[in-house]
Amino acid sequence: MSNMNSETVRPLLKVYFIMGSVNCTEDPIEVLSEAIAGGMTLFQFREKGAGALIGEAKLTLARELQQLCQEHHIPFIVNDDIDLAIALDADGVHVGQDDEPASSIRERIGYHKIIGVSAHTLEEAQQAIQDGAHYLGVGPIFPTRSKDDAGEVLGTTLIRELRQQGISIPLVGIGGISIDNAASIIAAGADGVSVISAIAGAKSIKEATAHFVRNTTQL
Ligand code: 3NM
Repeated sequence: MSNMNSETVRPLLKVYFIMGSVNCTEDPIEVLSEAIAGGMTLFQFREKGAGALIGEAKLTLARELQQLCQEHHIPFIVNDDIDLAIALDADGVHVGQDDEPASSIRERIGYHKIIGVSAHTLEEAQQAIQDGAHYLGVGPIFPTRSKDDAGEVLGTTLIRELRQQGISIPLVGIGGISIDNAASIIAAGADGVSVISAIAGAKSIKEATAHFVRNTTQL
């Protein structure tokens, strides 16, 4: 991936699959491969939570998942771990409010990489945009079991508010997003949905992903 900017990132957010080994009940490589077959548009490696891999094992899994993404031309984003993103020459990073600002991350990872920032309020969104984020993750939209320290459930209110305030940066909703509620996130003004459990935990990962693709396509 070369020279990312907000407009090249926007279509990639449509079905943004996030996962780490703790989210998978089968081999993570198989999980990702099925989601790719279903039409996912962007991947984030998020190796977090109880039982998460660390050190060499984390690096090895990241490399394997990155290779699979490269074979299918799916950009590979790393959650939080800037050093890992640099070591892998990943396509970008996604950070939260407790991490370094996007402006200093950009200096470290390079100007052509994707930077996504989580925002939970209008002020956080405005700050992240000022710091140079390419896109914002807004959540939790609905209750989630995949993040221990998730904030207060927002519904689609903040996405609507950001658009009403004239904020045009790419937005992706996150938290408790399912096949059934995905369309409401797009209707509120988001460019896509970020999903962990409704894809990683689906009976057919490929079919679930394909459903997300259909339900996030505005007719
Ligand atoms: N961030 P699921 S919610 C990683 O609100 C993450 O910023 C959130 O997982 C936020 O699709 C969340 O299983 C977990 O609900 C999303």
